[in-house]
Amino acid sequence: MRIDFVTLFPDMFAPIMDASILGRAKEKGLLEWGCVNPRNFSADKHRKVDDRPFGGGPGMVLMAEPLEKAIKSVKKKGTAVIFLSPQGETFTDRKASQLAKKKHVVLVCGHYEGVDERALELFDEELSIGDYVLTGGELPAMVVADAVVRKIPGVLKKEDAAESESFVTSLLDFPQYTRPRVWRGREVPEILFSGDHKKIAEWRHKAAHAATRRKRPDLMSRA
Ligand code: 4GX
Repeated sequence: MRIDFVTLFPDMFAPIMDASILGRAKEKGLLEWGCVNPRNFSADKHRKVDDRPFGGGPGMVLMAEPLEKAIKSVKKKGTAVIFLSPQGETFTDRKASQLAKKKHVVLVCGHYEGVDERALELFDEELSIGDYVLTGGELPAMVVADAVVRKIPGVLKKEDAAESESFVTSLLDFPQYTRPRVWRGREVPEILFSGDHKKIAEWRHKAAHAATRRKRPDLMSRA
């Protein structure tokens, strides 16, 4: 998959996109990514990309023209163009699975008070990562990229296969324990040392149900 970020702040991306599992996905050839800066497509000699809102009010609005040119410079046949905004449809794990099937995704990061309303037709989808307001679309774009890239076959190790997981099964993960066997007087559940894999799987399933009922009852009613 290739991901292009349309952003006024391209420097924000490499520290996240080249680290850890995303970095390894790139090294393995499973992910390519790049940035395109609308400022490089500004018609203005001062490379201006935003202006004051017609009708007055605080803040600035991103102009449609540099945004359109930036998107057009990377868009191909079959590209999904997505705008990140608090006004979008909520991004979910299901949506991540759908996007993971695409060969090319363009994530458009807004700033200021938003973008000129007439630019919205440049986007196939408008997505929100949650009901809060950030300073820009860069973090949301990387949240989406992270959730999508880990769904690409080969990105995760077999053991933590994305399909077997919380949200896909509508249950939270079962509790995990590691060494030491006793920590501050608290013991690891005995069953986990039994070597009885069937019993352990049953215990984990029950524990996952209990955790979901307690912490996220809303997920259970969806199951
Ligand atoms: N989930 N932001 C977008 C600019 C903006 C403001 C108003 C449209 C209308 C966000 C989120 C988010 C901050 C990205 C404001 N665009 N994006 N930006 N929550 O808070 O996706």
